Amino acid sequence: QPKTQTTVKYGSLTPKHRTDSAMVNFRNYGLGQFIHWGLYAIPGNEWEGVSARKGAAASEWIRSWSGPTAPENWKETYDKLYQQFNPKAFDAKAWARQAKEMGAKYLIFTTKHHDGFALWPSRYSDYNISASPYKKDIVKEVVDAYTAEGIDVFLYFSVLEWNNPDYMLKAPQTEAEKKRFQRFLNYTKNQLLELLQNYPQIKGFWFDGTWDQSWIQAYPFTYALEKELRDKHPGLIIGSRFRNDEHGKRHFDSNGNLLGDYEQGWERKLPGDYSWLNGNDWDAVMTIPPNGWGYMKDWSGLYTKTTDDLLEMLLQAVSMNGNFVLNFGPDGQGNMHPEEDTIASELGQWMQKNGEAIYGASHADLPISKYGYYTQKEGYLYLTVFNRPVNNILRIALPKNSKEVPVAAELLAGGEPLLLKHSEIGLDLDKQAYYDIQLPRGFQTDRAFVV
Ligand code: FHN
Repeated sequence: QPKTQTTVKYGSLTPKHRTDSAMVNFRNYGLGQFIHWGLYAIPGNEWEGVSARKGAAASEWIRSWSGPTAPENWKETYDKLYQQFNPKAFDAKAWARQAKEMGAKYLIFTTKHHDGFALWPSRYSDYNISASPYKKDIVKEVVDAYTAEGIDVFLYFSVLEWNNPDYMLKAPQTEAEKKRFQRFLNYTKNQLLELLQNYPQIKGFWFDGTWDQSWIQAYPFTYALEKELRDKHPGLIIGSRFRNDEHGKRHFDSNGNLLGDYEQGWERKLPGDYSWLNGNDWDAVMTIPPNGWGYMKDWSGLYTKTTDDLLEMLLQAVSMNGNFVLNFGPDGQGNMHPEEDTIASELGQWMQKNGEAIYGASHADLPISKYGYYTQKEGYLYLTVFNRPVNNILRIALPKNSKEVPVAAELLAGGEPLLLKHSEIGLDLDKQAYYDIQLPRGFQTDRAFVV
C-alpha cells in the first residue's frame, strides 16, 4: 500500500531533478574541493603544546574545548584570536591553481563557521576579517581566484553562531526570546543577501549548523528566505541542510521528498548502494584524517586517507551519480598541510589521465563489478579497476538481452587497444552474457586504471 501522504506546506521549492544549466553542471562536476579556514586554523587543534584532541569534537570545534585539558579561560582566548589573524602566506591564486591541477571542478569555501567569524567585511557583524590585522576580503580573493581558474564556487555558511548573544538552541518561548531570535534570523538573512550581492559569481550555498530547534521551528521564515535567495539569484543551488518542513523533517520532507537541490547528508561516509539515493543529486564531503575539517598541526596517530583510498571514494561516488568533495584545512598562515599538497598532486596526475571516466560520467545500470566501479558517458562504459584479477582478464557481465554491447576495449590512459572476447560461457544460472577484456601481459601500474 502506498505510504499515506502527509500534508506538507513547507516542502521543497524546486523540482527533484532540475534540468537547468547550473544543475546540469553540478551533476557533471565529479570532484570538488572543500576548504575549512578561519580562526580555528591558528591553534591547529592544540594550544601552548596541549592537544585539544581529548577536549573538542573536531579541530574547527576547538572553541568548544572543555574538560581537564582545556586551557584556563579558553573561550575568551579564542574570541581574541582575530586580533592575530594575519595569514602572510595566503595566496588565493596559488590555492586555485592547486585545485585546478588536482582536477576539482567546484569549491566549497567557509565564509563563516560556527564561531561566527566572517571572512568577509560584513556590514552586519563587527566580528569579521576587517577587524583583523589582515583586513582584506578573503572571500572575495578566493571567489575571484577560483572563478578565474574556471572552478565554480559554493559558499559554506554556518547558521549556528556560538558567540552570538541572539542565538539560542531551543525554540524561543517568551516574547523577549522571540524578539531576540527574530533579530538573529534577520541578521542571518542580511548576511546571506550580502554574500549574494558581494559575490554574484557564486553558484550556490552549502549550509551547515541548522540542527537546533530554534532554526527548525522557524520554518515559515526559512521557507520564505529560501524563496528570496532563489529569486535574487536565478539558478542558485541550495543543498538539503538549509531547512526543514513544518513537521521538523530535515534533508527530506515528511513524504521523503528532497528538500533543496541536492542531498548533503553524506559527510565522511558514502552510500553503500545506488538505490539508497532514490535518484536524488548529492555530494559526499570527506576529510583526509578521520575527522577534523579545520587545520590540525598534528596528524600523528591518526589514519589519514591515502590517495588510493580517496580515489576509490571518488569512483564510488561518481559511479552512484554523486560528487566527491575533498576537504583541505589550511594553517593560520594560509599554507596547506604538506600531506594535502601531496594528495592534491597525486590526484591531479591521475585525473589528468583518467578524468574522462569522471567528469560528466554517471551511474551504469550493471551488476556491481568485483574489480572496481563502472561509470558511463555518451555510449562509453568505463571500468575503473582497483582489484586487478591475477589472470589479467576483466569480465564484464551484461544482461543477456542488453541492447548495447561492448564492441571494443582500450586502456583509457594511453588508448592501447585491448583484446575483447564475447564468451557466452553457458553459466545460464545467472542469465548474463560475458565479455572478457584481456589486459596486456606485463602491464604495470601501481594505481587504479580505467578500461
Ligand atoms: O559541525 C560541522 C563541522 O565542523 C564541519 O563543518 C562539517 C563539514 O561538513 N559540518 C558540520 C558537522 O556535520
